[in-house]
Amino acid sequence: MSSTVVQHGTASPDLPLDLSLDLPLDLAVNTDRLIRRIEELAWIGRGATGGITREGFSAADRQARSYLMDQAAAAGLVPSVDAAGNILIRRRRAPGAGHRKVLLMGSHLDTVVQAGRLDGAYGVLAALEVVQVVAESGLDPRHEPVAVAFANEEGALFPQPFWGSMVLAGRLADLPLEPLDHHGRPLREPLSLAGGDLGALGSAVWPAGSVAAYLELHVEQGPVLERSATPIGIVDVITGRAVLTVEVRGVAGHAGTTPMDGRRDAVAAAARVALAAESISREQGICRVTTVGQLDVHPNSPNTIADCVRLTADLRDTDAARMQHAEDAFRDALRQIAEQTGTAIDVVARTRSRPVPAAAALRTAIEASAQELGLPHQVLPSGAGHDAQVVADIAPIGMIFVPSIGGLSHVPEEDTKPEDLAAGAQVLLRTALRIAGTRAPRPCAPSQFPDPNRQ
Ligand code: HGY
Ligand code: MN
Ligand code: MN
Repeated sequence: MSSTVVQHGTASPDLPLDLSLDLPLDLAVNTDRLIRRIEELAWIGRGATGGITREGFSAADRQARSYLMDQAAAAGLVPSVDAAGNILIRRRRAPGAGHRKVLLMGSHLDTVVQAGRLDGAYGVLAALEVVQVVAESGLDPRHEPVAVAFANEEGALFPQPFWGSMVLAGRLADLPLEPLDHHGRPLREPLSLAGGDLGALGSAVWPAGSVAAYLELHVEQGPVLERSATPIGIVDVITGRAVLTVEVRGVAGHAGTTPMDGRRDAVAAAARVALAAESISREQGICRVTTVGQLDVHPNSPNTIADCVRLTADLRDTDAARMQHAEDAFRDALRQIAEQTGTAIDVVARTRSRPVPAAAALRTAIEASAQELGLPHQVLPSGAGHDAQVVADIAPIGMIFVPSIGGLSHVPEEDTKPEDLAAGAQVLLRTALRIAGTRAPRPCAPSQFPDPNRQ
């Protein structure tokens, strides 16, 4: 059984912050440009029913990567791809920038199957917008603002969620040496097509202390902010998550001639597993939520008793002890179901990420930014997992949420009001400037921006 346990430290010291930011409020993101990019990117991977499918390292994902890098280059910024396939976007080298700590901002471009257009993409494009505004403003921040699109956050095709952020944070030991997708195909080739290099992952690890802080702007993906009519969410803790891949093995047979007694029906046993997983949260309240979302049946034939089922059980809670209790209870249930049904049931893979608190200093900076912009805000946990909970190993992290209409996400109907998208990006910009610290604007290097008079 491969087991990816992603430990999460929060040993990041709080930051000195320029809470009394003296920047003019008119230094703002270009909302039209941000919304335009969101809408353009949303066409990549969109299917006939409007759902977007850009599984990590798929052809659609590569198309989205090219779009982002083209936008960055056209903005006069410098995109690059590391060995893990993460895209990093920097300002053209400012003198001395190479020796500065980095203020990292971003999210992910890859999606689940039949996703909406905002999960991940919004945070990446808002981070691009912030780096572009800082570059255009001529500000010379103490920490270098860098935008990142982490590779394979969802793990929809290659089941190593948080792949890119785990490499950046140095968690190489927690990753399989030869990652395979759900169909057993190796990652090596698709990763190199995306600009990465499986043999050089070490070069993509950032040394501890090189990242001053990491900020992620994201749609809430739940109902809390919409219900309270609050435009800005300040995340206090990101949920822990355990995803167990379970294999149920029975005996195949003819659906019509095999007596019910003595059957070892893998689907009937898998159904009990799914109900056991649901009961752990719904009836027993051991953890907050449990989901069996993926289920592959073999031979998957209507008149054959299945001999094998592979399913995933996703267990989540913001408390590590409850997470462990839920996983123990689930494993006990598997043993009992195997006995009752005469099948063999094993956990063949597991990825786990611990609950991670946001850094107090970053929560304060986000709050100060929302306040000065006159935006109502509230503190809430994140029920979704995010790259931020991995980056927390090497830097203080902060997350900003905006409301999801109907609390929907991971579905084509995912949506957020444009004014909320704009507000979230403004808060990201001002929080970034608070954290990066600002010095007197330096004159833009003439070569950096095309001189309109010379065109
Ligand atoms: O599943 C999640 O929580 C996130 O969307 N990766
Ligand atoms: Mn997601
Ligand atoms: Mn996401």
